[in-house]
Amino acid sequence: MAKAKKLTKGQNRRIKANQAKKLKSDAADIKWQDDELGELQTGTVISRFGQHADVENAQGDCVRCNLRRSIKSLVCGDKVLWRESIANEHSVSGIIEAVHERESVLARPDVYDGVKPIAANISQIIIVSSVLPAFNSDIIDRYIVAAEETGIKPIILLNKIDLLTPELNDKIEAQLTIYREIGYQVLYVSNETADGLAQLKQQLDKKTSIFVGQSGVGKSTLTNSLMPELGILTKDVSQNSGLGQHTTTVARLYHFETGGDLIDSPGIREFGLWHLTPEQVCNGFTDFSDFIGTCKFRDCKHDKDPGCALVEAVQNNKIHPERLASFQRILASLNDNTLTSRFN
Ligand SMILES: Nc1nc2c(ncn2[C@@H]2O[C@H](COP(=O)(O)OP(=O)(O)OP(=O)(O)O)[C@@H](O)[C@H]2O)c(=O)[nH]1
Ligand SMILES: [Mg+2]
Ligand SMILES: [Zn+2]
Repeated sequence: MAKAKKLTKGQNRRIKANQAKKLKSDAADIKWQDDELGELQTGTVISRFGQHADVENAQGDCVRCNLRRSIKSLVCGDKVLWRESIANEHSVSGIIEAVHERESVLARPDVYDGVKPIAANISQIIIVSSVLPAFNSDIIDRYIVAAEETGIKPIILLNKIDLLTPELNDKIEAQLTIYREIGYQVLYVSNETADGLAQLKQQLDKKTSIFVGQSGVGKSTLTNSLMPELGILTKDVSQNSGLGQHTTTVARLYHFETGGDLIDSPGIREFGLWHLTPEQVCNGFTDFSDFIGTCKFRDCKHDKDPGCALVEAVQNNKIHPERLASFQRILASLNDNTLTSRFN
């Protein structure tokens, strides 16, 4: 695996200052006495809110916990060791002592926290897109790169197919065909008509999956459709011009009665990949793999360089031109300082 890209001095300074601030607010938290706490037990983090987390115990009950200061990173899906409060006189009911090693973690860069984990121990990432908000393959490509980087299987889902017009259908289908040809699975769903829900349910069965994607594409509505007993509040796009109301703010894990877990996550506006090297981004384009390393020049930028194997593969219909264009857009954004300059 390629080495992670180094953060700039300014970025490091900003991240350190932010972490120090967090530790300070930690110190102001409850001082637990040892005899106030029960035995160590294992649990799963259902949701994380700042310095608190909801942990599920072996009986399936949720307990609001503090975090020990030594815990540097904790997200939805983490397996933890925690102790329940016996005293019961605090606003929270336990403390998380340690986090088990993660089998997988989906992360993205964050202006304030550096690289920020989103969820842990997931086995597949469902990249949710929709007809409205408009289908956006750039965001899908970025999620695919992040998924390939962590080795978690990505699946693409087009939601709100009830809103497809013949023109939109042709346009979106042309893009989805590219993904299918690369080998990615594509699912079509509508919460309105329930089309595709059964296939989706089957795909999620007995696995730990996460719904990711833009805000408003219908991640929470899908979660509700799959688990009607939940009654999660969803965002009303039409009444609220696409902003705010009932938008999901923290990732949360839900269980299927038949086995398997599903994490509903907050929508994003853009997915930065500036924590990755160009080489790592390239590895995330799995359709390029046969050609990587065969360009004439070792430092080929796969753009206008003579003897570029990727450009040649596009000319020979081995790589779709849209994919090379998308790759170039991501590469350009890695050097775009709009995000990084906010650190300095
Ligand atoms: N027509 C149609 N509307 C849908 C469908 N699925 C969801 N919606 C609507 O889309 C809007 C947004 O849905 P949410 O489920 O809140 O979207 P989200 O992806 O969870 O959004 P964030 O929590 O902000 O990330 C709601 O008004 C839903 O009713 C669908 O299949 N068809
Ligand atoms: Mg939501
Ligand atoms: Zn090249």
